[in-house]
Order: sequence, then C-alpha cells, then structure tokens
Amino acid sequence: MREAPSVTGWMREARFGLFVHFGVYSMAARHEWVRSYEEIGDAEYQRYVDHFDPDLFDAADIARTARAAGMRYVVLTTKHHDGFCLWDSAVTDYTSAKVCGRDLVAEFVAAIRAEGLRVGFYHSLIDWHHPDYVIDGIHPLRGAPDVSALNSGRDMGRYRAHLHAQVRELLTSYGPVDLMFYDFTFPWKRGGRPGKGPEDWDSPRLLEMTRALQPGIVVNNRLGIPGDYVTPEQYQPDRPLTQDGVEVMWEACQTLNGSWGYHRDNLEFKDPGDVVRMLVQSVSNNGNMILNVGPDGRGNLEPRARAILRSVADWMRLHARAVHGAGPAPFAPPAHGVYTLRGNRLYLHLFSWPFKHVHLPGLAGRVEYAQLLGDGSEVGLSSLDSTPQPHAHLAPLPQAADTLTLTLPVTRPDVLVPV
Ligand code: H79
Repeated sequence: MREAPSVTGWMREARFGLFVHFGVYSMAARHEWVRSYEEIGDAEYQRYVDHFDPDLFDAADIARTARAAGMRYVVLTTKHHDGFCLWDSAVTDYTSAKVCGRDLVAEFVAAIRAEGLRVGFYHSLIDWHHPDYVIDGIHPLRGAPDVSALNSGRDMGRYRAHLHAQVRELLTSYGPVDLMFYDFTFPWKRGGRPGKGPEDWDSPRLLEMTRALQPGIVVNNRLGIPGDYVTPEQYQPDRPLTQDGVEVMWEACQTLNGSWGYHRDNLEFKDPGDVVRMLVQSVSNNGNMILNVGPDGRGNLEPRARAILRSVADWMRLHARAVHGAGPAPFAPPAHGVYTLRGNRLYLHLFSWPFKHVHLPGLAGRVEYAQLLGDGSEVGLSSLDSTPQPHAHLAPLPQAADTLTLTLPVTRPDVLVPV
C-alpha cells in the first residue's frame, strides 16, 4: 500500500527527525521562553547577545549524532520568539553573524546535507525584539506600565514586511530547504490582550511565497491555515489524525526534559525506552516524531542528551526497519503493545513483557515466520488449528481460533542499556 508520490513522501518514509533549539536563551539556560516568563526587557536581555560565543556549536557533530540515531531530517531554530537570528540577515543586526561572525544556518545546512539528511528550518512568527511587533499577553513587555502608549507606535504591517523579508532570505540563500516549521499562531486573548492570528502574518501570502521559493517544501500548519502536516506538541496522539474527515500527516514534537532550549537545572530526562516507545507509537498511528535537543550556551550537546541519543542509536541500529518506511497495521495489537507494518512485515512492539506467551487475535494462519528483530532469533508460533500445541492443555482460557500465540523468552531481551 504505497501512497501517491508527493512532496511529503520523504517525510512519511523518514518517520524520525531531530529538532535543535539554539539561541541566546541557551546561555540563560532556563527555558527558551525565559524572556517572556521573567518579563525581561531588551536592555537586560542584551547581556546574552553581548556574550554569545558558541565556540562548541559543531553542526557536523549534530548531523552525525542525528544520523547515528536513525533520524532522517534535522530542523534548526533560525529564529525563536526572542527574535535573535542565527543567520546573516540583511534586515537586522540582531544576528549571530553580527555578534560572533558566524552564519550558523549556513554551517547547519552544509553539515546536514553532508550527512545525507533532509534540512528543515524552524522560524518563529513571533518576535519579542522587533520594535513594531505589537505587545500581547505573552510578550515580555506585557507588564510595562505604559503598554498602550508603547503599542501606539508599533505597526504589525511593518513587522509583517520584516517577517516576509526574513523568510525570503532563508528560502533563497541556502539552497533547497525540505521543511518549514512556522511557530505559532495564537488567536486567543491572554491578559486581556488579543493574540496573533493569520492576518497578523498574512499567512496565505507567506505560505504562497514559501511554496513559490521552494516548490518541494513541506510546511506545517502553525501559520493558522492548513499546511502539509499538523504538529501535536509534547503530546502523543493515540490514533491517526484527521482534518475534516481526511487523514492528515502528523509529527509529534517532543523534548528530552520538557524544555526546548538548554535547561541546566532540569534533570528530569526521559529514558531512552520512553523515547523509543513514543517513536513507535507515532509510527503505529501513521505519524512522525521529531525529538529535540537544546545545545548549551557554548553550542555543545550536553552529556545527558548524548547518552540518550546514543542509546536510541543502539536500538535503531537493530530496529530501524520497523520505523523507516513503516506505518500502521490493520490489526488490533495485544495489551501494552503496538504494531507497525512495512510491506508484508508486521512488527510487534511490546512495552510490557508478557512472560512466556503473547496472543495475537486475528493472526492465526497469516504469519509464515516470526523472529525477535533484535537478534534474528526464531519465535515459536502456535494456534488452535496448528500442531503441535505443546502447552494447549495448560492454558487457563482457550484462545479464539483466529488467535496466533507466540512463545517468547521468559524475560525481555534487553537491547537498551539504561543511562
Ligand atoms: O519552540 C518550542 C516552544 O518554545 C514553542 N514551540 C516549540 C516547538 C512554543 N511556543 N509556545 N508554545 C510552544 C505553546 C504555548 C503555550 C501557551 Fe502559554 C499557553 C502560551 C500561552 C498559554 C505557556 C503558558 C506559555 C505561556 C503560558
């Protein structure tokens, strides 16, 4: 069952990507929203800009790490909500190029391509630095005594022109770009102030320009108008997603520890088993997962993130074929498990080990051969129709005639080393 080729074909096939959140907030090291959370003014935030020196930002290292983990695409924050740009923009000096002489977007694109991976840009529609961006309920200056006076000089029309000019730069200066992750539209009121809707960005024209400049690009739906895929954030859908009754491509974006930007004191990391579970759950529901790392203030990938990705890489080395090019299966999985299907190969992922046997309704007579994917060792098959059935008399509950029973090792064969 292959779908018609389309611009999204590579992305469905890829299933697994790496998100990279990096900016001057990485130096504050307490969440990429630090400017908003702590209502930090421009002058006060400037100290991160002045001291920005990402001497250990090594795009080649990031690209190698992603590829080893079985990720097929990498998405970098070209600009986050704080407005600081990682490329040499002609329309602002608030850039890595002006501050430290490096076009990090250029370094990123070259390195990702060199590893044979797809290139994605994250670009924030929000901009807490631009003088024309109207202060709303999540803006760092929302608590200023004179917000109305400040806003009277601000003009979203001028900001919109700036936003479009920056996107044009990104989509014309770096060769082919495979994916654009716009972030985000929030038409709801907060703190008594209206949010921002598609009219603030002129989303239809921005989307049109995006496609005109990069005809092959895949675009998310956070412009507030339909795009090519939807982006559940830190949330795992438990079924295929639809829009207006039609199935839609989706990508769960997930963090390692709840923060996208480097967060030094947050020690609550997911374990690699959780990460793998989220990935195969995504694939089983016809979705992707993009997993985030936040390089630290010097641009380095911290040891905790590296260890998790190394462990995921170990798992992917053995199990990638159950992920890349795989999708949902038309069978109901047993408890605590999901299926993924690729061609005529069905993969059963068990999140809780069922001791010696697992029963698979509807699969009797349909499976020719079974093995553990990790080591290629044969797994025994039995059903009511087949002989021999060595343990049938021991089963407390007879299984339905269409149920296939697998005989498993008593304990889980571990391929993931805990970190
Ligand atoms: O870049 C990462 C996040 O910083 C960004 N998207 C990912 C990829 C993101 N920005 N906003 N959000 C995610 C969600 C915003 C949630 C909000 Fe709120 C709820 C904004 C206002 C209400 C959380 C709570 C932030 C302020 C209060």
